[in-house]
Amino acid sequence: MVEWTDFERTTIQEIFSKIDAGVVGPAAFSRCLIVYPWTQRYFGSFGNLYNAAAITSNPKVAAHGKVVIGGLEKALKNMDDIKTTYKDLSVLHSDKLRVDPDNFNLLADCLTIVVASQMGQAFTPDVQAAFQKFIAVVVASLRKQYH
Ligand code: HNI
Repeated sequence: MVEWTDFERTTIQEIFSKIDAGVVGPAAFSRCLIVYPWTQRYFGSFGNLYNAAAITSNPKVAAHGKVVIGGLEKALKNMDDIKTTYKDLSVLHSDKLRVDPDNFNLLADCLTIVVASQMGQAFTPDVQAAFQKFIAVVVASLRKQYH
């Protein structure tokens, strides 16, 4: 069971209220596919991922980026029990999609970079610490059903 301080709760809610999910999701997900090209292997049905320009202008990539943020918002609404909230999502990524769980951290890092660039000066070390903790719990919960 994860304990959250009032500062962490408020900060994480504020981050999500400040960022534009329609920008951050696609930007983070396309960055992950570009910087770590082996992550493309799970998205064979997404069409043209040939280079950075193709990835950033691919509507399926943008749509999936928003889906990922939708997943994070679900965690945000259930901060006291992210593991249970993510049970089905974890089973999906492990048993069905067979995503190497190391990739979760790569996408998480891309999310941090994009959120930081959106928030600018407001992304202080304290704010980053709260965000990093939230993302770490999300990743641990996604990993939970792997065996
Ligand atoms: Ni992920 C589908 C959330 C990381 C590969 N993923 C989803 C869905 C959500 C989601 C939500 C939609 C589920 C549904 O349809 O019921 N994924 C998340 C979150 C993270 C994450 C919150 C980490 C922060 N997923 C990753 C990573 C990969 C990944 C790192 C691979 C590199 N995910 C997939 C694939 C699908 C998927 C593949 C199915 C996509 C499709 O549309 O076919």
